[in-house]
Amino acid sequence: MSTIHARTCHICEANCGILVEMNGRDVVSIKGNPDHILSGGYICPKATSIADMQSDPDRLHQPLKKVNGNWEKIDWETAFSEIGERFAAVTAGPKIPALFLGNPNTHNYANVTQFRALANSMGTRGQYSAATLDQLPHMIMQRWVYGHNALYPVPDIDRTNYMLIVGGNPLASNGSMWTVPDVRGRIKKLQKRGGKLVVIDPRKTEIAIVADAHHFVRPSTDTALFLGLLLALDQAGLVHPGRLEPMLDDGWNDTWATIRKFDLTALSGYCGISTETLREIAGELGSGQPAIVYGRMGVSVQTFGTLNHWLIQLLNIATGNLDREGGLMFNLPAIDPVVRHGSGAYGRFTNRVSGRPEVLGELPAAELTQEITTPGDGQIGALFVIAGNPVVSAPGGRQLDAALETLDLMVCIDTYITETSRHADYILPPCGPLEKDHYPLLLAPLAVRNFACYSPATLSKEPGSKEDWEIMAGLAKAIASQTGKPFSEPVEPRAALGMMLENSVYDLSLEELEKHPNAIDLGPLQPQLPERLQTPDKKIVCAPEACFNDLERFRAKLSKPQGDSLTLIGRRHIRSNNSWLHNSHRLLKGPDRCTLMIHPNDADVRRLSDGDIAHVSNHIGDLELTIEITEDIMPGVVSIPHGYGHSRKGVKLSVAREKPGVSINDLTDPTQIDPLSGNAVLNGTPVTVARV
Ligand SMILES: Nc1nc2c(c(=O)[nH]1)N[C@H]1C(S)=C(S)[C@@H](COP(=O)(O)OP(=O)(O)OC[C@H]3O[C@@H](n4cnc5c(=O)[nH]c(N)nc54)[C@H](O)[C@@H]3O)O[C@H]1N2
Ligand SMILES: Nc1nc2c(c(=O)[nH]1)N[C@H]1C(S)=C(S)[C@@H](COP(=O)(O)OP(=O)(O)OC[C@H]3O[C@@H](n4cnc5c(=O)[nH]c(N)nc54)[C@H](O)[C@@H]3O)O[C@H]1N2
Ligand code: SF4
Ligand SMILES: [Mo]
Repeated sequence: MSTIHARTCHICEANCGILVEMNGRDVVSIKGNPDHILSGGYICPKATSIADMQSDPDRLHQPLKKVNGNWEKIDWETAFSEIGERFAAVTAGPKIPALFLGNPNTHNYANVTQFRALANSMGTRGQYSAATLDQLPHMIMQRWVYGHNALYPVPDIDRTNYMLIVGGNPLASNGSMWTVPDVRGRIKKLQKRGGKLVVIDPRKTEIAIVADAHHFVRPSTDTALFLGLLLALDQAGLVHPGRLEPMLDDGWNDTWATIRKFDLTALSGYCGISTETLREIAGELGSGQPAIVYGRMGVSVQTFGTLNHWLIQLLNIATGNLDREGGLMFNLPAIDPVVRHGSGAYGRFTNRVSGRPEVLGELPAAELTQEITTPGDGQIGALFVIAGNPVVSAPGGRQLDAALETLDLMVCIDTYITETSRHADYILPPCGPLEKDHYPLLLAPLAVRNFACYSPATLSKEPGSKEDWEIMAGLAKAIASQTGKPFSEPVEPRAALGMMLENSVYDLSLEELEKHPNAIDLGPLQPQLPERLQTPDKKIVCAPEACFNDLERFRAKLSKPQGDSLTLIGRRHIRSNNSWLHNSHRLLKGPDRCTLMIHPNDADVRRLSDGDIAHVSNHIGDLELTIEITEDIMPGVVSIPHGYGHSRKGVKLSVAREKPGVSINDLTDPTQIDPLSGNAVLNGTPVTVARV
């Protein structure tokens, strides 16, 4: 007899409702939940891979310890106490411990409730995480402009008439910094009601194909695009903040005075988008209709990532589209980080080798390698990686690969022996995905509609297995008992969630939520400014000092000629998720997806044909992969997806090894960083391509 369980897919930000049909502990099917408030039945191909993850023979079920290069199974108590003792020994001298937190933590509310306790017992100051490979430019900009790092402006796609997407591909990613299932369906509705979608991207992506217009942009030059749009708006007399006007501080005028010193033709020449197109888009944005400018990974992981996100806010403000229905709006989640947490710290301490400031508690992941390898007081000697795979996700992967081997102690909480966890002394595996409950703690604040949804665990845990949070708590306790650091027994995540819900502005309880497996609708996004601003005077800070000054760094760059080598960018595919879904049979089906996309003109001059093996190299490293010639990539640009490179020795991902691919991050440069946020630069990498 099979039973059907409604729960949330935990893989990406979209938080789709799924119906999991179970027969005992076996998954019979996974389908979209047509009654789910947010997703209305939509799912993508990744949802069904939950079944593969749950039953994967490669998934670890017991702690592993490396002894003379071989993995041995040990029990939890022995693992915890040995780690506690070794931790105390390593950190008794000048060496320090560090934490790296990977992306899946964002999707696991229980983990979020336990980090602090673990970090306190370890005595770490700051952390390395996927945030500095991703969205930190958004968050520090939000801190500076709106007064709180968690005040996320969300595109209100369902009520807009015009959307400009720059450097995002939600038809592959399913939305990012934006919880929005079924973007394709929402775009169809936008177009049906006469609205328009414009995409700016160096590749004609899946979203660009369905858009009403697509324009190529030279990688890493979007700052010129945004300045050009602002200038074109101004020159056409279309700057009308409307009801936002009284909320703008004095920086507004200073900013425009500086923007007017740029030259539209020079900006256009730099980014490769004609002045006519810039004027046309500015005219559409400034027409008075509800419109959105949204930028994502493509504009975040640049050396001007934070500057870009500030300019994006200015565009939305200048056209009166911030905090407006059909524009960029602020959410009011059931559990509100804006009320619960401080607005976000900056520069309380610095990274030892580079001296870069901490940003919102984060230290640049790109600098982890040098913090491990550079001798001296404060060198990292013990590293704990929780649900992360920085060997393939952080720039300079080969260098990190080598550095991890030199650690005195490395502990990974991971489901697999990965490119990263193979270097560990201990791997502590959590239980399967269906054995965990779910609440969108960090993602509901990014949702296109206010909602709340709790999913209990579908399956009981297998005897002797633990959830991630229990492993973290076990480590915290074992370490504290050795080092004498403070430790108090953890509040169970479910209980913590119940308390957070009781303090919600909505009348909600966990019991009530459990009665609504299709989610509770808390209504559409509402205008909330100026009340929701967290700045002391309830004004929008229009020219945050760091962003404003960064315009001069950009101006200097603008006047230098651009090189003529090929530039490398990344890409995502709907059947993949960073590095960790390649062991799913269901998803791996089909052609090899880790190819080098190159334009026919660039292939011709190098005498490359489709299917040839290319040698791609630069000052950081080199790799070889299959060529895919396509008109869909801008001339002068090549693309490799990230998250591959599974043929490294010792990796135990038997399905993934059938099509291992190579890691783009063997070519990305860890010294290239956005100085404002500490975020890595992952696109726009100069490379040379030749036939093997
Ligand atoms: N060149 C380039 N590099 C990139 C990007 C890019 O676009 N281009 N994107 C960047 C971005 S946006 C991100 S977020 C990062 C991601 O970087 P990471 O977070 O470092 O990498 P993931 O591939 O998401 O790895 C997640 C790890 O967690 C494990 N895992 C999965 N589920 C669980 C779980 O429930 N519990 C535990 N304990 N472990 C689990 C997986 O086995 C895997 O080892 O990559 C970044 N790197
Ligand atoms: N299927 C799938 N879904 C995912 C993930 C996944 O790996 N696979 N990862 C998840 C994660 S962790 C994240 S953070 C999100 C990311 O979500 P998105 O940001 O939507 O994802 P990307 O597909 O990386 O889109 C970035 C786009 O920027 C373009 N680009 C590259 N360089 C530049 C540039 O210089 N300028 C401009 N304008 N564009 C540029 C790329 O061509 C690409 O189309 O996706 C999430 N969802
Ligand atoms: S879009 Fe796909 S991976 Fe993301 S939550 Fe929905 S079903 Fe899961
Ligand atoms: Mo990400």
